[in-house]
Amino acid sequence: MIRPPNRRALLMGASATAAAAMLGGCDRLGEMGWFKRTLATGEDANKFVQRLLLTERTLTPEYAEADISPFFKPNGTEDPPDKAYKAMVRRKFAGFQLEVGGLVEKPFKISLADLRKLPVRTQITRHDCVEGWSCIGKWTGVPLSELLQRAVLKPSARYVVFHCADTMDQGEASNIDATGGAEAPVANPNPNMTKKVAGSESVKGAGDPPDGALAEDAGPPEPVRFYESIDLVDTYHPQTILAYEMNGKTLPVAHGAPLRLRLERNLGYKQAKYVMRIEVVESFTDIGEGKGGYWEDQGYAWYGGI
Ligand SMILES: Nc1nc2c(c(=O)[nH]1)N[C@H]1C(S)=C(S)[C@@H](COP(=O)(O)O)O[C@H]1N2
Ligand SMILES: [Mo]
Repeated sequence: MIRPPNRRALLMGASATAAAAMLGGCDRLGEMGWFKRTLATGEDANKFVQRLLLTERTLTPEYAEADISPFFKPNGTEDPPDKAYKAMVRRKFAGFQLEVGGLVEKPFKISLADLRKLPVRTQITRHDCVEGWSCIGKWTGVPLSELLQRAVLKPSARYVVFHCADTMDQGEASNIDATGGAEAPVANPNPNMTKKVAGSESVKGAGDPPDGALAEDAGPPEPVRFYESIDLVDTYHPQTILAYEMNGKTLPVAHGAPLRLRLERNLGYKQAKYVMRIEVVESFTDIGEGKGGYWEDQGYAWYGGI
């Protein structure tokens, strides 16, 4: 476990040294032993950049056990209605695998048991929702940087997208597989939240579709699932973790089981729950409505920093 004071001292040391080097000009950076070692070992360039950018202000305050809120308000989806997710809950997430892919050299899937073998970070932080409430909770999980260092980013990587299991419609259980594949057409009770509206029946009735584009537009409605995206600075922030425990216990369904993002220094809506898949992208304009997240598509700011 990483103890915050030591971690902070380490990071402060690194950033102070880097800041001094920056003031003195870039060439002095090259003379420093740790800089050469970083290059020599081929350590992830993003981690190096993150160290240069780090100052005390960039770490969110961490609290004591005594500060933990006796009740942490669940918000947004508290019990995903999706059939595939419900099946996972029944099986206590046995067989669940997080997918890491997109613009990476080594895409992989990882089980919860294997995730727990990776480096662990625990932090007690305050969650602030735009609705005007805050709660303090203890989160334990794997730093996101650990996962992406294993996946190895391609040079074009700019954002990390979190695809979640929960459909954001007004409540009817969905037949759609949580990883995104449609099992069967499903009526969406809120057509405003679907990108494509039903049209398959009229197409069938009309014989051959005149062109491929129409056939594509006429597919079953796609459920709109929660998703979020963050940039690489936030991705490599030491307090950015994928949490599998809350307050010392397995993460409950209401708070995002089996995995939820903790993106400290950011508002509640960026803290994606029910994370099934992580996708590294160059741009998020082709995802959802193109604004970078479910709430962003409804008009919230993409940058939810506080
Ligand atoms: N998948 C998913 N993640 C989500 C939400 C959601 O509805 N679905 N709501 C967001 C909002 S607005 C907040 S405030 C927090 C609430 O987290 P909590 O339920 O642990 O309090 O989750 C965020 N992440
Ligand atoms: Mo929120």
